[in-house]
Amino acid sequence: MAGLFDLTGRTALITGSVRGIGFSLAEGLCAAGATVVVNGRKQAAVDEAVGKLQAKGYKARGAAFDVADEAAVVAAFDAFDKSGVEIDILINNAGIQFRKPMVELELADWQRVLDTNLTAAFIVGREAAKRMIARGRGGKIINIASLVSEAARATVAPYTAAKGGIKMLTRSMAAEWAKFNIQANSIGPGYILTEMNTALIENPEFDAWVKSSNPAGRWGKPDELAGTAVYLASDASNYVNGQIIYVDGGWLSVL
Ligand code: GCO
Repeated sequence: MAGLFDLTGRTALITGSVRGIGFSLAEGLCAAGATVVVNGRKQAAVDEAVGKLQAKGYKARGAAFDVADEAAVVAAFDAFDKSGVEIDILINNAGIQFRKPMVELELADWQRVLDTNLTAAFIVGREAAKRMIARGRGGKIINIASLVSEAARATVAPYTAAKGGIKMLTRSMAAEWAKFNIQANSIGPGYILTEMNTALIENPEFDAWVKSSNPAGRWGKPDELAGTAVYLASDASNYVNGQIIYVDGGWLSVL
């Protein structure tokens, strides 16, 4: 059974993995044997994250590019091709947050969130899938969704719209790519202790709401998502497609 979860010999690209959930997923997949390609926009941050993983004896390399910039994504995959890097597992994790009431929201702010949190998953997914299909040995795509893929919270409309889109993009990927033995699924984190949520964590009212609203009674930790990522990245999930697994303390399952 352990072999079912073994990622040895496989290469995983994790977008937005220099910190937070992405870095925790990188650690998890490395621990399961994968070679992880760390991504972020800034080379220095990518290099630092790769160094941390390598210091633990893990197999890691970096690729700094902006996932929302199609030309940069295409160039990054061309560089993978030239250097023999074959992406077997893609985790579309990169995301930004922008909290403001819709009536005050500028179109540019809306667009920036959609570009990074949804369109980027399409662009990177398309480039990865083209190569998985051409290689003929299948692949795994994991899109990071959210509680707001199912239920909205006020003041995060672009993020919510994007994460709702991620849910259906995941199903579209399954619809088109399952026949090539590509499994595309999502992970829906609950409220997790990450840098993106610092303002919320430090807000006593919001902190109390999170703790009272989910049956676990606490925030989640980034490393609590790694096991689900390894499962969806491994042969253990070869007949699972188009699904979202919520890692939320039970939040969405209870009134
Ligand atoms: C917010 C938070 C959420 C969480 C997460 C919940 O402002 O409500 O940033 O979006 O990060 O997505 O699943």
